[in-house]
Amino acid sequence: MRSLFLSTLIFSTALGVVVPRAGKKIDYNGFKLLRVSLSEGAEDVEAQIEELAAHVLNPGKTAHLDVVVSPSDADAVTALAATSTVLNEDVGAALAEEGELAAYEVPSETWFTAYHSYADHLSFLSDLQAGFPGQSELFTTGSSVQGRTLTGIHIWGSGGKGSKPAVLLHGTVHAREWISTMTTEYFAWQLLTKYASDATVKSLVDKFDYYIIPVVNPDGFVYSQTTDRLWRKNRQTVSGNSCVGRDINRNWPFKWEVPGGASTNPCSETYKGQAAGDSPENTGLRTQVDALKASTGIRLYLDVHSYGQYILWPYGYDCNLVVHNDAEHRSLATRAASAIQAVSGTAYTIGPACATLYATTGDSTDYTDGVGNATYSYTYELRDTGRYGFTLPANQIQPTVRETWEGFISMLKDA
Ligand code: 0X9
Ligand code: ZN
Repeated sequence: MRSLFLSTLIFSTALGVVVPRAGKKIDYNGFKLLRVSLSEGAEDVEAQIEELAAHVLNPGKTAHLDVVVSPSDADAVTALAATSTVLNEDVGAALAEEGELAAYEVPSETWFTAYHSYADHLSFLSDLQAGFPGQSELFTTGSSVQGRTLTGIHIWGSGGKGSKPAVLLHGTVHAREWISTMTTEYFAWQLLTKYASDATVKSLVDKFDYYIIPVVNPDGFVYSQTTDRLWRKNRQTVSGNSCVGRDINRNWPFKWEVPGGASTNPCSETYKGQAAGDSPENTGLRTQVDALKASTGIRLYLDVHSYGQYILWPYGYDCNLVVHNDAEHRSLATRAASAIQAVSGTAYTIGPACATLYATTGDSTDYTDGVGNATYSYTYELRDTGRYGFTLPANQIQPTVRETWEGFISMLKDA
């Protein structure tokens, strides 16, 4: 077993931004997770809290902010907030509960009992594909800032390769959302390994062509394993600024320019980039969306994130706009949420993204709907609601992927 927690040294700058020493992993021991609320119209206070925080875990305009703060900045953040609750006294201790990265083993159910390195995720995909060469292949769609190819698996059924409307799944656009990697992989695993034995799965694989990319932000994902477990964005630099990373889910070239749903500050967790679609990851992803639109069309798009337990649909960029097939989106989401809840009681909130959670501009589902003409576009926010947040313990991987699979199956039947 390789240790997930390599080292302990950090710099904490005057602004609270945590910068790792070269080659060292950020140690969150003693850091607190605070849930803070702000007074009405206190944008300047919010900006100050964001500067003090090592990370904002829910960087949108919600009723509260969940922030990870160093021991030395905790009092200052509490003083700025209207109210504040300690959700976790020691983020480092919570990270330790997540479990270690497992050694590689060929695909089996055991894969879904631990988290894995990026190299092992690639091996998983290629070994899974090799077991089903007649109905799957690996594909790439562009590459990341650091040159990693965006790699996915294409799965088809009895109609043959590329003959049916597309179901497109993205995982790990936000680097720290590791449960989304496991969940999208579980869907691929189930579709292929159950095809021969499960009539429902067979009918659903025969109905659509599946394009599943478990890690659409490989550089960020690797960085979240080597250096900063709570990293969100890609690893793109901005000339003249020392802050790194664009939020790939604010970079899609549809309504990117609308104000209010993303940040123009390169240091923000939701930095939108300098121009619409100016991240290489986005270029790769949208090239595929555009190609699928032009060929078979996209029936269902899922962007799988964590955390919060939401199923959301367009639009993100305007809280008053109602998508033309809102009722159909709601119906599929209602049934999927029931299917998930039936497994072990996990409750999801559903609704249009902006009105239900917060505004986003340049997000994936607005693009797949507005430009990609996907019939259905959803963002899933998986477990939990904040107790563990992004660092869901390994013993919750199987329960999470299994319940979410039921939601996915429900949507596929209805779509
Ligand atoms: O902010 C995001 O990109 C997503 N949440 S996350 O915590 N995983 O980062 C939510 C995107 C859903 N769209 C809107 N809420 N508009
Ligand atoms: Zn996310």
